[in-house]
Amino acid sequence: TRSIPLFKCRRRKLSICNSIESVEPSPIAPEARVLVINTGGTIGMTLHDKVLAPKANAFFESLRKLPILHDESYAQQTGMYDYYGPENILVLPLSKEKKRIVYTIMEYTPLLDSSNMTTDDWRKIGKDIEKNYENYDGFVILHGTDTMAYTASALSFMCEHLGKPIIVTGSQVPIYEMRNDGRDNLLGALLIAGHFVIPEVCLYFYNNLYRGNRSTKVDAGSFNAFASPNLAPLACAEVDITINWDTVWRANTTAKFHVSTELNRNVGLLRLFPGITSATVKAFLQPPMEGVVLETYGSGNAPDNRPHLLAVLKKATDNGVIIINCTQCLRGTVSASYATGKVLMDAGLIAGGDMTPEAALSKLSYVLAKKDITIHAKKKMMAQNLRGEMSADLAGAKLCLSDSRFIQVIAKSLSVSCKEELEAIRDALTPPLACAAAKIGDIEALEALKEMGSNLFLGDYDGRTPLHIAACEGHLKLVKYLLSHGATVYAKDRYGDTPLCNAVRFRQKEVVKLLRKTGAHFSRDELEEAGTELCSLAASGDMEGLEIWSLAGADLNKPGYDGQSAIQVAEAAGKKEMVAFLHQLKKKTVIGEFNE
Ligand code: ASN
Repeated sequence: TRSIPLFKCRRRKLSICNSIESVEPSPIAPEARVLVINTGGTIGMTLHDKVLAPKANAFFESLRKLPILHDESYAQQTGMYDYYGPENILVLPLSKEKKRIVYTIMEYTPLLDSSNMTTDDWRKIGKDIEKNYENYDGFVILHGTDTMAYTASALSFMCEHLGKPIIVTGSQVPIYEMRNDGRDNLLGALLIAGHFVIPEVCLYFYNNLYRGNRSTKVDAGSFNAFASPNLAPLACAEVDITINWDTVWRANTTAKFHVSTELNRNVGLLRLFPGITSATVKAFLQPPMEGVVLETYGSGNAPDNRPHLLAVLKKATDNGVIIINCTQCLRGTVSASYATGKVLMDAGLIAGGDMTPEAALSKLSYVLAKKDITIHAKKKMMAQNLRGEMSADLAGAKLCLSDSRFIQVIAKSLSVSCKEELEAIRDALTPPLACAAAKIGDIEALEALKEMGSNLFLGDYDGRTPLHIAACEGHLKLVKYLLSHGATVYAKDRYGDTPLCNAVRFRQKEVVKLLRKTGAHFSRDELEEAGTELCSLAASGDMEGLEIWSLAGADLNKPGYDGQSAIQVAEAAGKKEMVAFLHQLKKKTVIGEFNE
């Protein structure tokens, strides 16, 4: 197969305007794009009549004046405003990783104290993310802290097959005050969203990145306001930002990103307390109630000497109300270890494991809104781990590093003994091994590496992941395997290339189709440059190349550097067959034949 040259030039160049000598423009740093959706919260509040309330149309201007959050000279020198448009766009100073995070602020009207939020607001955020998904590398949601854990949990369920980071953050003290936590929280969230492909809805607060549906607000008066009691943070931003990749949740699917905006509001939280009357519980469970999170004692216990109360619960579950048993304790899980817990299972409650009440409630709201599935299927979904919100019972399931003979032999010859050193060797060795296995299409070898505890989405020294390699080689089965075992279509190697770019370059049509189905897309820069490539393919009569580019999402109308489209080039060169082919290809794209 012939290869197609891809994206040799970058569009914008850094020009040094005030220099007397003419200086050759140097290429700009790699940029990541992040969309910041400002929904409100303390981070953007000011005092009105001695109490804090959101202030509209002030946030962007105040960030513009903060050098740690915006580098105006870079924006001017690189023509950033001309390229992206001047609307609410800012850029961070150069990061340690030598990247620029370009971010756009979308401000909601009205800005809300998060205590005023409802499921309609969750829906709006979800829709905006879906609408802008392909234009950004990551998303930051600015939000009040009071109901932040609910929103983060809800978004985690609503965002199906997520492949990019969505990070919810805010602050305890407004960003306008001298001492505040808003600047650090926003900066940390932006850096993580722009640098790492963590395909989760996360919550970032006080140097910690938590899984959104595991977090809960634990302190009203501290900067350290959130905790994730049953799961270690996904990342810690200390001297370095360290990502705990083994913990990161992955969709493991070949389906495309989608936001499910249907939510059921007939759900509720009920906390047991000694002496609660059966009448109270009965009243709470009346129609239109469809799903309830019952917050029980300890490891999921309730009185087993109250037949009336238990009968009320049983009647409700018999009538189709889904009741989830969650513990009132901050940490730990519901388990069937006491007689006082067993009675609840007998009454038809579903064990909520170690889910937070926030996660359980929003999961109910999401699951109950699903159409075309039976109540039985809904109950099954509630008991399953959908987005990493509950721990699976892993006892004995995981092979550990010390089971791998290969690594052990290497470790011995290097006289390595401790767990950390073994892990370091594994992390250094296994990405190139996984790439080698991907090159020859050896799924068994990949399976073995995975069992050893290796992450198949990690890149080698050049940032090339097994998915990049398999895409080049056209190993469709292996591409499918990798996608369903945590590989991300958004990984970029050191040249900025994604697996989709690789598959296009090596003309692997079926792989291009699968990657597109999974949500892969060209970046804005790549789409801009595609025009010129299309023209040169049209000029050289390369129909196969044009078809691949079109399959990969390139717009056949896009003009090349001289303003001519591929069709115009073919017409000018008198290539009639090519013109007809291009028209046919365009038609196919319009009727979506490529997207089936
Ligand atoms: N009441 C505020 C809110 O949730 C609290 C905060 O953001 N710190 O919007």
